[in-house]
Amino acid sequence: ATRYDSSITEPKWRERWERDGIYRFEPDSDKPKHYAVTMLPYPSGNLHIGHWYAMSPSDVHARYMRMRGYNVFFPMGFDAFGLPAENAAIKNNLDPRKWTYSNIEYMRGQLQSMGMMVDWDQQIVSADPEYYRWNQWFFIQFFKRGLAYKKFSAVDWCPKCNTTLAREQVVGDERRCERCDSLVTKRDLDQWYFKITSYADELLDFSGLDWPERITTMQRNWIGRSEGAEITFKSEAGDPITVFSTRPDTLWGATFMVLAPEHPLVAKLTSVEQKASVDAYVAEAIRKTEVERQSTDDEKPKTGVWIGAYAINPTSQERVPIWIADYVLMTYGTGAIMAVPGHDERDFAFAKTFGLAIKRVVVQAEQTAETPLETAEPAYGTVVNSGQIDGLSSAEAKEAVINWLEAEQLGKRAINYRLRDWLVSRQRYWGTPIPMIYCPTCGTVPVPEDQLPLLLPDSVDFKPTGESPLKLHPTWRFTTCPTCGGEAERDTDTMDTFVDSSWYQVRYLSPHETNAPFTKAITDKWLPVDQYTGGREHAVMHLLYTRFWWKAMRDMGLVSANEPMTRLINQGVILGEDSNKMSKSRGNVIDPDMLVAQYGADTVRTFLMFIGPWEQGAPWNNRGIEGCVRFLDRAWRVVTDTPQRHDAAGHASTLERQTHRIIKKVGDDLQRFAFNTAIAGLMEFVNELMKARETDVYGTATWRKATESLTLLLAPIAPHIAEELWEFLGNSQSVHLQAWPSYDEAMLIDESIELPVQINGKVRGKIQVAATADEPSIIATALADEKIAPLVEGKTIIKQIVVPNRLVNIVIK
Ligand code: ANZ
Ligand code: ZN
Repeated sequence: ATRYDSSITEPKWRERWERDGIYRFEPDSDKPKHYAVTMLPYPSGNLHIGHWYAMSPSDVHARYMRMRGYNVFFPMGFDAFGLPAENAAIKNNLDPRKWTYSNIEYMRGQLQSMGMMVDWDQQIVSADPEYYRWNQWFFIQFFKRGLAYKKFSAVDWCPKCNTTLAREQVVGDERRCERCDSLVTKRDLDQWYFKITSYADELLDFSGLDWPERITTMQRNWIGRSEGAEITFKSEAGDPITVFSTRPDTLWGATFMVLAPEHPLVAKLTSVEQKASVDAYVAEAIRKTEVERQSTDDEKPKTGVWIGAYAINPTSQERVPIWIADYVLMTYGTGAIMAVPGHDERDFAFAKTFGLAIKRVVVQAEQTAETPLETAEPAYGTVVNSGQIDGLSSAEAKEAVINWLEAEQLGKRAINYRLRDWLVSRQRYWGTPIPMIYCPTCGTVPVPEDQLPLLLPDSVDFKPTGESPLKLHPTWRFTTCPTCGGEAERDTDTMDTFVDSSWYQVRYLSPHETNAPFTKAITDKWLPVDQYTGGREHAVMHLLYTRFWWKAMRDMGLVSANEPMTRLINQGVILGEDSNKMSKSRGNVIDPDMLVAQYGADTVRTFLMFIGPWEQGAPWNNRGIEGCVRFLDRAWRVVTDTPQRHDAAGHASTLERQTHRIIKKVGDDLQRFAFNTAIAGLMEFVNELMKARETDVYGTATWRKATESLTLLLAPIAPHIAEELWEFLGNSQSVHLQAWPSYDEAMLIDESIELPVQINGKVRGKIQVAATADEPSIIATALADEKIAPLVEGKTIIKQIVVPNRLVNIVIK
């Protein structure tokens, strides 16, 4: 027997695959296409076990599809722009470009050690000018189509990263920076936005997408579509106040109004007596916006000030006081609310704090119009204390009130979204320069497209000043206006790096195209992505941005489908052996390179898939990997070793059925990303082969079919060892060019066995039953047999005995 040495065999085969170009992308074959993408890595310097966990099973599925007869494309690239490069530059005085590209070189080697079916000629690196040139081109197209616009506004600012953040990058109720955990502050800046909100409704439509429910739910909540009405209240001082409410059915219960402190009407409506305290509150609130106001914490004490004015409830004509409070945000709806303390929690807390009227206008079945309100009751029910709409259900009342408001011209049906436009300007260096020029005469002018890429300059100063490093560059920002030729200045910000990953899956198909972002003839054939894999932490950023970008491209006529990725699967997380998140400080980090050196890539791949259901993740387990070492070792030996004796009587038909069954099982499991059960099945199959090997089945055609099948089924999972076995079995063409083995449905049905049936110890007949049949069904078959039935008729059955696989005995009197 030969010993299998992964350290020799794995590199040997990888070189051979490379030499023979067996993974080369062939866009034009006649086979049906299957486009599989796994989220591209950030070149942080080192591949960690999480990369292996995400990517190697994705490779297994891609390989499986290829064996199933698809023309599979499974590319890889690097998401190469971003803050860590710049921070490394600041900290260690390195050039971010050198840092990034040397990391890429190193990590590509690590990725190659995984044995993936990647065609590296199709690689993309987002920091390459050939790539980011097209970010700039898209930016200009968006600008021309009104999808990119500039706005002066207070934006979220991370004081540590020294840059603006998109709303998605501000996390938690405390509003911390997603990257560095600092408390996020605000800053007034002139910034570029992409108009993702113009696709809000379309982004809520997930039809045709086979995506995990939790991702679509998160996106739906993030977009946050609310249906309701805008309602206008007259105010005694003059100017009317318009509010947005999702509960027009509670209009009779509106006992006061609240304006956001920044609301433009505050200055106009405030009475002379209240001016001093209102001004003080407004000043305080504006200062607070710089830290945190948006808390969703309902326990938080409510603060506010009466502005000394009243509005008129349009239904009851009652006077309702107007307040300002910081729980009303200027950035949502109209920046003003009608407060319904009986049925809204925040309004209830506010009314309690300030002793304002609380009125019930909704009841549940067991309540009456007079039942006191102990807390806010937000649930729908039946309307009370509301004049002509009393008795309607909340839903009916909502419609009735909206119709009434529209008829009286007091309001109109309205929809609000939580989604905000995508803030793309970043005051950092290592990103795509924004291709815009500001001319004192002509205004905002795009860089002419034939001058793209607008290159990122070398040698800048990274001192974290809060200003864009490009602004501090001695010459870069000074230019001439493309329109009038006069002196002009460039935008000195760079783009959010989520721009890079918004369309990379398209660029992979034609990374060398120089006349357009991609070669349309190829993309028309290959898009959308059939299978996307990656982490669920990208639910509302990358996965929403890329859908937006795609729809914008579709509307530009560049792509035709409605969605960029048809099927999405999210892998879970590999935790430390202690079930904590892996981290350097906990000292529980598993280094994949060391594992590969010790066990080989195939073992690491196999173990990561065996450790648990892929979508759930699992804690690392050192003992478990030994189990996979033994499994692959046994698989190796069962095919390559010659048994000393193989003369025991065996059952070729049993092995044949086992072979057909495992073919079906592994195929079905890989199809649905159930890698762990596929491997468990293969382990069992190797045990069955170990037994069969001791019998006269060894060396037969059945044996050969079984061992070949084992090798083919292993090929996606453990591509190197499978290739070595395939060669051992006498094949000259790569196992990775073979078709997935097929199975015969008839072979899946349980094997049947023949059992003699005795009556009172004497054989009286024979029956055929499934080998796996249970006792009651065997007895039922025996009693129904045409020979046995007449013999037991009219007799009393005293005992029925089934000796498994041997006989049935019926004792009668
Ligand atoms: C009256 C009312 C009665 C409300 C009731 C709710 C319950 P969503 O679902 O998130 O869209 N609101 C409107 N604009 C606001 C702002 N700028 N800041 C803070 N709150 C605001 O929430 C819509 C509801 O949030 C609106 O409906 C309004 O309160 C409040 F029993 O109006 B409602
Ligand atoms: Zn000009």
